[in-house]
Amino acid sequence: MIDNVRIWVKSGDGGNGVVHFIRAKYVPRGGPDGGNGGKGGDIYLVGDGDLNTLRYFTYHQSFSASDGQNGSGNLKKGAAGGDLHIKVPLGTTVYRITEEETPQLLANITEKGQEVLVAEGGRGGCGNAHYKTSTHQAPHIAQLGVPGEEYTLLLQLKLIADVGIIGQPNAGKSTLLAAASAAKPKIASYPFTTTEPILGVVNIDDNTFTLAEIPGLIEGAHEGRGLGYEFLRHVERTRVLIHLLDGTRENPVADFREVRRELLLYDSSLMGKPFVVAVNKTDLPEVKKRQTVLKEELQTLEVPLFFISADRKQGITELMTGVALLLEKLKTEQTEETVSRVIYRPKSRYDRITVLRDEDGFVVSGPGVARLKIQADSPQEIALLKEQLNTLGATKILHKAGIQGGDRVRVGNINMEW
Ligand SMILES: Nc1nc2c(ncn2[C@@H]2O[C@H](COP(=O)(O)OP(=O)(O)OP(=O)(O)O)[C@@H](O)[C@H]2O)c(=O)[nH]1
Ligand SMILES: [Mg+2]
Repeated sequence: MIDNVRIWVKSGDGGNGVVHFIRAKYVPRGGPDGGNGGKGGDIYLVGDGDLNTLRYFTYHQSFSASDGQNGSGNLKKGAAGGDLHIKVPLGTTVYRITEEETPQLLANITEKGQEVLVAEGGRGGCGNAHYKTSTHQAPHIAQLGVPGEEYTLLLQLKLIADVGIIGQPNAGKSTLLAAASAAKPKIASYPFTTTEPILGVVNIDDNTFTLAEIPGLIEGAHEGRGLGYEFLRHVERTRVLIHLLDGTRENPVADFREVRRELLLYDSSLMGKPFVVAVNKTDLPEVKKRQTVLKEELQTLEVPLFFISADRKQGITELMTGVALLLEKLKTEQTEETVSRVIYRPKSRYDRITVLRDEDGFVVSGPGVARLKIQADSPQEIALLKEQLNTLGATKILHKAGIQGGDRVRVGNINMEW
């Protein structure tokens, strides 16, 4: 009863701070004026009342916010990366998938406009102007931006039921629900008796599924008439539909087409939802008489067709077996689909760092490391370099590799003692 999708998010990297000195005529040794890097963009999930499914994510699975810009001379701060807002339907539960593949609950998105920060943009690095002190007037060091965060998220949306019963008011939806399950909905001979979806549990052979009466469909529902959108929103959150037709109506086939049309106008992808058709009230002679004609007309649809009397509980088992078969078929199709779908799983940021050991000590390399800016090897700048190695995750790897105090470490053009 749950829709699941996995997505990958990466917030923007922070921009780097720069090493820069004031260059002006008649100022032979200008002070440091390297600006800070901008912050990377954040990623938020936002509750959106107009969405009802996670379908969008079938084809959109990776999201990244833009990086912060590097700082520049004249104390110019780099521009911040743009934030990314990803819309999700209300009722979405968000989990973060850990490296051990355990989902960690992050949030329940239940309100319109509710924002959940799922990946925070990296801080920008400080420019060399930041490191100027009374004793250190010309620092040749700037800080790298902090890399953005990368996560795999699991989004879940609960369906209201496996199967939805839809049809004109008075078609007998409540009566059918009562006949197929232990639910006791109100049944009455006037339209719009039911105003909220009502749920029941159906047990048929070895199968169990949930069945919901979805009320309120009339012509113009897609424009909000009757129970309007509400009704259609519920339809989206079922797997299979039962189109229930009232056999006593003047033209049940026209009724059926009208319901299909409302679905189409609301969201054409609803047309792809598997369905069966059931003509109700066959206990009445007037309906019995029309059965052959109706059968001929409805058979052209090439979908499972049933004639039932919800009131007398006739044909209910056959109908529910037909529905169970559709659900079963859907299950196998969906597993095949998930198996073939490639999940984009980038390497964690630590994997980008390489640590080698040779006779002289350790060599740290990698794209992030190559960007480290250090131009002198004063103790102060070495300390800052170590801080940056830590941010990049290199320290963790060096410890794993068994580094000891006093060992030599080479990073780019710097050869330092650990
Ligand atoms: N003769 C006969 N009457 C039925 C049958 N099924 C339902 N009815 C009658 O049709 C009327 C409407 O039944 P409901 O089950 O309330 O219909 P509904 O589709 O749920 O109606 P709303 O909730 O108002 O949209 C009631 O008077 C039922 O007794 C049937 O199989 N045979
Ligand atoms: Mg009803």
